[in-house]
Amino acid sequence: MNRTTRLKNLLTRPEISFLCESHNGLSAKIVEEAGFEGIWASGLSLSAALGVRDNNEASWTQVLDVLEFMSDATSIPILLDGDTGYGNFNNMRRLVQKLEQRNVAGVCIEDKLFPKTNSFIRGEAQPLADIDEFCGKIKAGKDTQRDQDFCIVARTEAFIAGWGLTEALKRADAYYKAGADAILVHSKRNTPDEVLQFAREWHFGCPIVIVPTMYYSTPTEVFEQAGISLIIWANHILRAAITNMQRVARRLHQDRTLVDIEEEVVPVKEIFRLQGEAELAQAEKRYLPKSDSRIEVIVLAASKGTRLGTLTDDRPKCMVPVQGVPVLQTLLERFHDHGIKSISVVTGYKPQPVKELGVNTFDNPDWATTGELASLLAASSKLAGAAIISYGDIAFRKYVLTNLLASMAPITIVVDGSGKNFGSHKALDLVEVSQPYQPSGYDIAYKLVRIDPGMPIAEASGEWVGLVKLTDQGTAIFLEAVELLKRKDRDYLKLGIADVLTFIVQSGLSEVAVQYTHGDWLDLDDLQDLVEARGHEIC
Ligand code: SPV
Ligand code: MG
Repeated sequence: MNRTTRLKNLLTRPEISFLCESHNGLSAKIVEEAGFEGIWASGLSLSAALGVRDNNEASWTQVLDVLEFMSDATSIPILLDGDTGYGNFNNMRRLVQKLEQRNVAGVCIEDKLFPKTNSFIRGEAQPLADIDEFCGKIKAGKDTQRDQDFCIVARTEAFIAGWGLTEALKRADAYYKAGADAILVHSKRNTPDEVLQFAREWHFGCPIVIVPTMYYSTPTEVFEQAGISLIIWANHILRAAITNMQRVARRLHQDRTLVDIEEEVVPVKEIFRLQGEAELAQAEKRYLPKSDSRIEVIVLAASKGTRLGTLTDDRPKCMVPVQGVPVLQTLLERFHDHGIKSISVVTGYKPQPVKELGVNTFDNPDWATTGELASLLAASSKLAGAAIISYGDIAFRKYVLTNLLASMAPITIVVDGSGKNFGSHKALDLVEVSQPYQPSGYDIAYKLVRIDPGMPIAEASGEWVGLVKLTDQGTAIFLEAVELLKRKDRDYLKLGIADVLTFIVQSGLSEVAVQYTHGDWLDLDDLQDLVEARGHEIC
């Protein structure tokens, strides 16, 4: 049902209805959540929340801007306290047009003069509008509305200005005849006698609305029995906010600490809930392409690096500085350069220096007796979607990662086809690829055949750099392979990542795409590497 129709029903149904004040998007949402069927967009509260007086100091378009937030934040009807309509009949026409565009269900206008003053401030000194002029404004509004259920409530300030019952009834009747959907009869007394007298004498051509701010102690049944249709709780959400804002601000100023206040205020996550954070998270899953920044990077950095001698007495291999910066730090910066924030490092030997980098870490306490797979599984909570698994002691040119991230294959590894380390004394992750590296072979779909440090150099197409990229699907395949290996091999935790990749290919679980680089990377295994790295522009 339209909001306009719902507001009209609140006014016309036999049982009494309530509107509760709110003054911005957040308070409007809170009022809706509390169960109210409609909102009073109070001029007093709106202006106060903007830090100005209830004297039309906020322009009508500024009020409209706030209303738009309130309307967007809620689904229940809003009745705007439209003061005097912000001008003459012509301003009223434009107001109605703009309110309908913003899904505001109705407007209440009062028979005072622009700029108005709040009814509770020197009420008797406030001149009332000319009746005919005010009726023209109501008519202009009714003629402008496109939605037949949009409500125009006419408010008489006859009691406020001290004119008494006869004037109040005369005005109300004229406004009803001009087309008003309801009459708001306002009183500043602390007893309800004026509005009850009015209700007794009213012909009920249209419903009565009241605002019992001053006669608040009157039980609601009294109003029900008097035939009142709609009660407005006009400013209590703002007043509650002021009470708490003043209390908390004073306390914070005095105490100079948050410790005592924390439990008295809503947790930050309640703010997020009210803002609808959960919906955005769902929508992101639906609409946002998975970007590099959503990929999880897991860096394996548990090993000691025995071949680096005393350099790793007090730190793991990945923390050995190259040109003054630990190789791991350079690696992390490489990922950051690509907008990747979610990075975890698996530590083992001497984890403290790594932790001091401020990066998220996981520990493989059994690093000395297990393999890379055990380290990876220490971070298994991060292996749920797209991921990059990287050795912790490597450095590479920026384009290597750019190209890897662009790969669409479920599993992609980076292989150096230059053969730069072939013939060295080191244990190399030698790779056999479906085809050898071809400098101009941009459109060749290279596939992994096997990674095996023990293969004859003559059979090797290159060396694995220590980088794997997995898409969502690739991670699922990788985890499935781990599961199968676990069943097959009691010592599976001693396996390396290369063993899993070879298993994936050889068991037919999936192809593994190979992305060639030609040099442009290095790893840090022994002192010879270190000497070379220190003279290298990659670092
Ligand atoms: C408002 O809420 O702004 C009103 C009601 O107009 S009163 O403040 O009682 O005049
Ligand atoms: Mg007002």
